Amino acid sequence: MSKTSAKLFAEAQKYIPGGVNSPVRAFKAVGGNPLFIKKAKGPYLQDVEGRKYIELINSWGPMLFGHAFEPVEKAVKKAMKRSPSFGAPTALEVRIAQLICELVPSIEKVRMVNSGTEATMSAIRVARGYTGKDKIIKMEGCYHGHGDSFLIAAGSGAITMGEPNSPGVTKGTAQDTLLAPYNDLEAVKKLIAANPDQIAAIILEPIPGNMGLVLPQEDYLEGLRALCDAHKIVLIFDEVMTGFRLAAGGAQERLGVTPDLTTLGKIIGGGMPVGAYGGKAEIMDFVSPVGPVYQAGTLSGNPIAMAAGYTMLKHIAEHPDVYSHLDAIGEEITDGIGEVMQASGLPYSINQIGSMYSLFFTEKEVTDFESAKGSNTEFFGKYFQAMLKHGVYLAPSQFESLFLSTALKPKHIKAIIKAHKHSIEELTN
Ligand code: HOZ
Repeated sequence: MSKTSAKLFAEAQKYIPGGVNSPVRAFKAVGGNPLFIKKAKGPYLQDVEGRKYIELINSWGPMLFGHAFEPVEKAVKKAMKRSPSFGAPTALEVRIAQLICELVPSIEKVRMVNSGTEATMSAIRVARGYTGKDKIIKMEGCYHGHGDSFLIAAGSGAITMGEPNSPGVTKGTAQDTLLAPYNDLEAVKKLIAANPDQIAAIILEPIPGNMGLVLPQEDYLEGLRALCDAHKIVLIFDEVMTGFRLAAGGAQERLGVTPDLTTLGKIIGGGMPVGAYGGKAEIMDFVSPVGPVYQAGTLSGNPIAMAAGYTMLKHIAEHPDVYSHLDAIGEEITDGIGEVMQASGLPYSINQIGSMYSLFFTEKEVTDFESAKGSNTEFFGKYFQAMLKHGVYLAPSQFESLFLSTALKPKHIKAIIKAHKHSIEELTN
């Protein structure tokens, strides 16, 4: 008999800090032991004890067509036979770069890295090299991976663990990161005025998913674009989660606002560890070896990851109807859970766009980090556990978005809404 999740977690804590390789997975925000996963297929996740769950994380975004998507599986097997790594250029890198440039409106040139964290760290470095300025503006509650410059009022696991400002980040680094609340254009104007000619970049998730899902208010992103143009600031959209998820061209295509640089991740590796940053050729040509800004990686453009990512992106390019399908799934699920919440009389607020959504337990609209923190996180923990008991695996923190896939068929959608109804009834009776 194989080990239980509880036994594996106890063992894991002896060898791995906190027993996990990324903090959110530890279930600290929701209580109980994390589930150790054996495998996943389509909309289902199976733990080591053989229990199956309908899951709404999809590896934090990339599994647009559900788990173990066959075309990706085949491409990876084929690539494996040619050797897993060369540390030298391949034809596939050219093909995936071309596809990204064709699909994402703002990208003329793109550099592959190994994670979203690497992508954001590299993007601000090139923005600094290009502008000759040092400071960046980031929005409270946005998360751009664990690079030092971003662990200041950071979202995702940093909020979940109560460490939005991590020890280990030097004062020197922290003072170059200026903060504004998301959706507050006036705050950004004030920062620019107080730091004349010092701001290299404004970086944000155009649609944040790391304080739970939050949507941009009218004219906010357009206002940032205009400020960047007026003050020679590089506008960076972190589309690690929204890229290829909300549209083939990401949030920027969906919302019609074009950044100078974009960071990508997750989905462009089809589930393998990949990130990328790209944008205007004039800025990207500052990157070594053509320009002076250094950035490198032995495993960047890894052939297995490229095979998985190229297959995924090609499938997306060939099936543009996937986004209307995902939008319909997102709406059906949030309509269903919204009706239950309405009937329950509990305070709630739902943010949704396409295949991303968050349910907050607060009556106030959630528009930024402050309002997200107003959600009842203790109740969220109970809700998470109740949903798990009813066979639905959610992100184990209030401060994350959920991600849906086309593998969710009508019977799965019904099951999710039913699990939600039972969970809310049990928690209120
Ligand atoms: N919000 C994170 C993804 N951008 C969660 C993933 C993790 O930290 O493991």
